[in-house]
Order: sequence, then structure tokens, then C-alpha cells
Amino acid sequence: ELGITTPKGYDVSFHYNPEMERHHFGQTHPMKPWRLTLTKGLVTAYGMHYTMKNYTARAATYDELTSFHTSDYVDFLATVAPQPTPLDLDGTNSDLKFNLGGSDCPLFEGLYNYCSLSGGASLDAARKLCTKQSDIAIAWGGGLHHAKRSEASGFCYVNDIVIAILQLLRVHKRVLYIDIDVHHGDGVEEAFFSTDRVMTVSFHKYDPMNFFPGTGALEDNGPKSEHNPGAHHAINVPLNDGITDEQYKWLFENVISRCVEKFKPEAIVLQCGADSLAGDRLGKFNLLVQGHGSCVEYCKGLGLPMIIVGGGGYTPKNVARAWAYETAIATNNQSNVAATAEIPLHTPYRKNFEYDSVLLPSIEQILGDARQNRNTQKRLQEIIQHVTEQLRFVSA
Ligand code: VJV
Ligand code: CA
Ligand code: ZN
Repeated sequence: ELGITTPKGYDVSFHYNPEMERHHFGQTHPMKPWRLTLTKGLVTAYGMHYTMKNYTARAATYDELTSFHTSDYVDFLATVAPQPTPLDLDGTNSDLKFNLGGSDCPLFEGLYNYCSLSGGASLDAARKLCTKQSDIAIAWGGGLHHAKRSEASGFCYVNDIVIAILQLLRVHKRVLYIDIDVHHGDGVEEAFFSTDRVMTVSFHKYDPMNFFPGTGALEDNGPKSEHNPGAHHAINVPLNDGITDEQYKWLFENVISRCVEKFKPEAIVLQCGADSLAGDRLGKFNLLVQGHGSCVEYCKGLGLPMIIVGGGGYTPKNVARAWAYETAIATNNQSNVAATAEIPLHTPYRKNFEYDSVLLPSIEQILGDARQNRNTQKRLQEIIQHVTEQLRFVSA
């Protein structure tokens, strides 16, 4: 066998509903729920399901969705028929209600079901942490960080992360949200702008004129107006194309260790958007599965209860590799899995993995040639400096 083991007295739960896979945003839309099929297939092929408690996620209820979203918006999501999407390739169609029906957030068959399943999985994960039945709860179908209270945005309709954090706050005094998707976690940041019980930290590509959503500058740390307790509790790490594993790991550990030291969270929510991997269809970083996974490893090492959610990721085979490897990290099986360089022969859709079907392909295997790294060590030092200054205003 593959030598997969179950750590004793340490509980990981996996929250998933295969119904999510069956939803389609449209033929060539980058968001492919099918990547969840590949992920689940790889997790199972390695035998990782034996090391976790597996739950079929239920759909979030109307009341759960409106714990964050307005009822006007949720009502609309529940009732809109999938009309033929108006062609809106430049996003200029201004007739769209709640930003729905454009090319980023199309209306499709079963949209409400898809949203409530994603929300239900993350919420189930939060409940397992609240009752201490799980140390780490994984929900790869969640992580939809752009959705706003009353608006869809960037492939996200329901903000499962905000809903899960609201649940965690019933039991945990302070929650640290960490976002390694290549895009800025604007929806989560905004939702908790006015509280000092949630700190949000997003690492992302920042190029306001050319890269979505254009927010998340280093200096944006939450509104400083009228004694806002949430001021200084939004941390942003803006990056350029081509960042490497070595730089990202160094920056991540520096920033997160400082945040944990000052903020003293009682729980962590880690959004693992896989569009920060090399070879992504939308992202242009140089991260390998190992570098991306090192963030999960570091957070796990903090020994706090943690929810892990998915997010972006637009080259499905790479998404599945990363999320399967990170599932192994959560259950302490990363070395067992890495030792099996070949993806198991009985993996469903194995031919989809290419690159000689290895779990941890090199940058040469993925890209031929790495992308030019546009991040200088000097700039990374400036980022640490700024974050450290912000954290002077933060205490537990
Ligand atoms: O950049 C944008 C907005 C536009 C308007 C819509 N056009 C298509 C693109 C420019 C300004 N949107 C981004 C949204 C990214 C969302 C990322 C979500 C996450 O990973 O953070 C979390 C799940 C964007 N970038 C690329 C596209 N949209 C894109 C959308 C398409 C597409 C190709 C690219 C929609 C439909 C089709 N192709 C067929
Ligand atoms: Ca991010
Ligand atoms: Zn993204």
C-alpha cells in the first residue's frame, strides 16, 4: 500500500458534496467545478479518505445564507432562471442586477444549489471546529472570497468564508483569516472592516489597472475613521508576477508569525486558492505544489484549530495536485505521499495529469521555463517593515 497513516487523537474532517461537480459556469469559463472531481479522485486514490472523517456536505439554508447576505440578494439568487447570458465580454453591461449575468458571474442551471452547497460545506467545517470534533476541517468547494453582502463578484456569489467565520465567532474570540489565492480577498476583508475580532491577511498579485479586483495595496489596512476598532486589522501583501517558492515561504512565515504573535487568534481560516501556482490559466506566479503547501504546513504547525477552504485555481490538474498534497499535510501524510512520486495508477482520470503523472512536477515540467520574477528582495523587506508597523496598533 501507500503507507498512509491516521494520526492518533488528531482529527481531520473532509467536507464535500459531489453534486457541486455537476454545475457548469459555461463552456470556456475559467471556473470549472470539475476540478473538485479530480481533487477528490486523487485524495481517494492515495487512500487519504481513511485518515479523515468524511462528511457529505449539506446545502446551507436560507437563514444561514442571510447571516451575511441580504434577503433581497438571496431571494434573487434563489429565483433567477438561467437566462441566456447577455454577451458582456468587457463587463460594461450596466443592466445587471446584483452584478449577476455578466461573463464573470453568469446565471446557470442550478446556481442556487451550487452556492448553498459551497456555503454548507464551509459552515459544516466551522461547526466541527466549534464543537471541537475536528482540529482541521477541509472544504475544497469553499473559498469564494469576492462575494459581497449584496453582490456577486469575480466568479463568487455566496461568501462561504464570511458565513463560516461568523459561525466561528460564536465560540472563538479572535479569528485569523489567511488568503493565498493570487487575487485579493476583498469580500472577506470588507465584511470584517469594523471589527477587531477578525484579522484578514491576503497575499496577492497587485496591479490595480490590470489585475482583478484592483484593491489590496500595502497601505490599505482597514478604514481608520472614527475610532474604528477594525482599523489596522486588514493586512495586505501585494506581489508581482513570478514570485518563487523560496521568497513566498519566507514572506509568508515572516508575516504570519508576526500576526499570530500580536493578534493571538483562537482559530485560523486558510483560503488555499490554487491560482497562485505556476502554470495557472489566470495567475502568473512561479509557485510549486511544495511552496503552496508550505503555507499549509506552517499554519498547521501553529497548533490552532483551522478550517482550510479552496478558492481559485484554473488549471484543474494542478489544482488537484495541490489540494491533494495539502490534504496529506493536514493528516501528516505529506512524506508518505511525496515518496510516491508517481500518481497512483488507479487514479480516476489519471491521463489528465500529464507531466509523466508525477504529484510534484518541477517548474520545467510545468512551464518549460520559469516566468521572470518581478519581486525584489528589497520590496519584500519593505512589506515586512510596513506590516510590522501596522501590527504595533494590534493587541489581543
Ligand atoms: O478582470 C475581471 C473583470 C473584467 C470583466 C469581465 N471580463 C471577462 C474580464 C475583465 C473586469 N474579472 C476577473 C475575475 C477573476 C475572479 C477570480 C476569482 C478567485 O480566483 O479569486 C476566487 C474564486 C477575471 N479574470 C479573468 C476573467 N475574469 C475571465 C472571465 C471569463 C473568461 C476569461 C477570463 C468569463 C467567461 C469566459 N472567459 C468564457
Ligand atoms: Ca489572496
Ligand atoms: Zn483567484
